[in-house]
Amino acid sequence: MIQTEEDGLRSGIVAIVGPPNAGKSTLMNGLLGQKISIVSPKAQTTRNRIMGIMNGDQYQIVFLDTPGLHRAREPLNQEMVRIARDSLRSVDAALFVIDVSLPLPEKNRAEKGQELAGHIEEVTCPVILALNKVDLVNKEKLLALIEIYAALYPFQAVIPLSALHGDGHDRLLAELLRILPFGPRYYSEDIPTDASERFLVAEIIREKVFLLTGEEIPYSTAVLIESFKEDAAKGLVTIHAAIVVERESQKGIVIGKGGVKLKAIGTAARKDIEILLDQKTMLKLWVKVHKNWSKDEKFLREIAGNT
Ligand SMILES: Nc1nc2c(ncn2[C@@H]2O[C@H](COP(=O)(O)OP(=O)(O)O)[C@@H](O)[C@H]2O)c(=O)[nH]1
Ligand SMILES: [Mg+2]
Repeated sequence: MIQTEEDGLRSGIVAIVGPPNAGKSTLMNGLLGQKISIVSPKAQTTRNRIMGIMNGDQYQIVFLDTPGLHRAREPLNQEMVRIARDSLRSVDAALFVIDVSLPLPEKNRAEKGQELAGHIEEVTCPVILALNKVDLVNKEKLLALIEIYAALYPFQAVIPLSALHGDGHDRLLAELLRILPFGPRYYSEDIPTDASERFLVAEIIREKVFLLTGEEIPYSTAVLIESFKEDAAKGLVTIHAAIVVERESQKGIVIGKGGVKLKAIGTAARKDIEILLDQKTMLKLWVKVHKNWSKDEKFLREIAGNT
C-alpha cells in the first residue's frame, strides 16, 4: 500500500558522517536498538557504508553509517573516505557527529572549523550536528562548544547526546522527523540492514581483532568468509573464515602463544555470531598472509564483494 502525506508517514535516508572515532557506529546501533555496525575504541573500525533501517509507526529512517572522514594517504583509507563522501550524495539529511571530549584549544578552532566546512561544503541536504559523548564533559564546556559550532555552519539543529548511554536520542529523532519528507517506506519493515549475513559475520570477526590485538594489527587485517554452511536439521551453522594480515610477522601475533589469541578472537566472535544468526555456530578461523593486501586494489574489490 502506497502511503501518502495524508497518512503522515515520513521516510528518508540519513548519512552519519564525521571524524574517526566520534561514535557514529555506536549512535546508529543505539538508535536502532541493535548492533549492526561494529565498534571499537580504535579509529577506522568502520570500512564500508553500513545501512541500518529504523522503523516506527509513522516513519522509516534509513541510516548510512560511514567510515570516518580524515586526510587519507593510503589506498584503503582513501577508499574509506571516498565511501563516506559518496554517502552524502542523494540523502535527505546528514548527521555530522563529533566527539566533544576531545580538547579544542583556542588556536585550533579556526582550523577545526575549516576542516568541518571542507567535509560538508558540497552537501546540499540539511545537516544536523550531533555533539557526542556528553557524558565525558561538563556543562560549561558543552555550552561553549555549542556556541562555537553553531557559528560555523547553518546546522538545522545542534544536539548534545551520548550515543553510548542513549541521552539525546529522542530529541535527535524528533529533529530528523521534522526534516524528512513524507513518503512510503523504501524497505520492508522486518529487515534491519541491507548487508548480507556473511558480511556481518566478517565484520564481527574484524571487531574482535580490533578489540583483542594492538598496534598496527587491526589496520593490517581483513576477514574473508571462505564457507558458510547452514544445517537446518541440526540447527547449526558452520563458518570457515580467514583473518588476512599483511606480513608473516603479524601472523604470529594474531595466533598468539600456543594459539591463545586466535582462540580468544574466535570465542568472542562466535558468541556474537550466534546472537546475530540466532543459531548455534561452529566457527573455524585461520590466519593467512596476503602481502600488502591493503594496497592491492584487486583484493580490496574482493573483500568489498563480501557484502
Ligand atoms: N563515553 C562515551 N564513549 C562513546 C560514546 N559513543 C561512542 N563511544 C566510544 O567511542 C569509541 C568509538 O566509537 P565508534 O562508534 O566505533 O566510533 P566511529 O568510528 O565514529 O564509528 C568506542 O570505544 C565507543 O564505545 C559516548 O556517548 N560516550
Ligand atoms: Mg564506525
